[in-house]
Amino acid sequence: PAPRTVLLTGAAGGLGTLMRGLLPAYGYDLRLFDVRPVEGAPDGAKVFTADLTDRDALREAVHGVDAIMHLAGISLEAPFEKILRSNIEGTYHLYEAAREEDVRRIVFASSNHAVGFTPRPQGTPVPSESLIPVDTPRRPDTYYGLSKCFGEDLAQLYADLHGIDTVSVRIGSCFPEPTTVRMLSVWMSPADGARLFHAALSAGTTGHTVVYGSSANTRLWWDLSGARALGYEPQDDSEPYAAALIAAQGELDPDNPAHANLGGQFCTEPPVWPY
Ligand code: NAI
Ligand code: 15L
Repeated sequence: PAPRTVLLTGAAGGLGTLMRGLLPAYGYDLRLFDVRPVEGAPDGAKVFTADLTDRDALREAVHGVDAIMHLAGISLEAPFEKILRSNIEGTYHLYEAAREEDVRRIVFASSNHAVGFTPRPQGTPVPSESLIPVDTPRRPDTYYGLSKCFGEDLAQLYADLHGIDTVSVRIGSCFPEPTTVRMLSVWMSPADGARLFHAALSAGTTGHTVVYGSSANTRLWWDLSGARALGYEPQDDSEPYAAALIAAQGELDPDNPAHANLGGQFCTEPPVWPY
């Protein structure tokens, strides 16, 4: 049976805000956790305003939940010390709280930037045999991407040692609409995001499973079969946005290093976390 009570970390962020709007329709009762206040939380929602390094707050938030969706963390490149604290130490504290409170399912928001230096496959559409598999070698493009590699390995350790199941979703770009030509390949519509997170929360025993997270885009770069094996059936495709984006920005340029790899501009001038 699908878990009912789910702790959503990073609930004040962009993806957290989209998911707290969409996931209750799947029957989840969400608890919300973020270091920033969660604007517009429904009346009566359990909201925890605390840092991921505050173990007491985490334990209280995690106590009694069926599963955790772990979105909190720095979501772009930042100085190593900040990444270390929020993404590396913070994710460790979350897993320790889950172990202490016996929570058996975590969905971890990993990122395409864990494999960002992987050359993007060629072709429109990319032939299925050239889609990037989940077991492609890690090639982080930033300290941020490196922290997602750490999170995936931490999840593997807690699966092997403590029997906690994690689905690590290497999310592409989950925003209301694709806004760049690269996003035509990596976009995950918010509705498909909710479908995939629901599948990841409710699938049978997963151990630690890594999947890519995107819609069924015509210009897809990676293999979605792992996500589909969890029960995910994407309904969206970025293609209706393609003509306007390509007219405005041009096709991806093979001579532009910011277009050469999965991680896009993170591989050249990574966008820096603003806070
Ligand atoms: P965001 O930056 O809008 O939200 C992240 C939230 O985490 C913020 O509300 C922030 O206050 C909170 N946070 C950061 N450090 C914290 C700490 N130490 N303790 C407690 N809360 C903390 O990012 P977004 O776009 O919502 O992404 C959510 C997650 O999904 C992130 O882990 C990000 O790396 C991952 N992701 C998102 C993608 C996307 O397309 N939106 C793509 C790939 C991964
Ligand atoms: C990410 O990992 C970021 O959190 C998100 O803001 C986007 O930049 C996304 O990747 C992307 O690759 O487009």
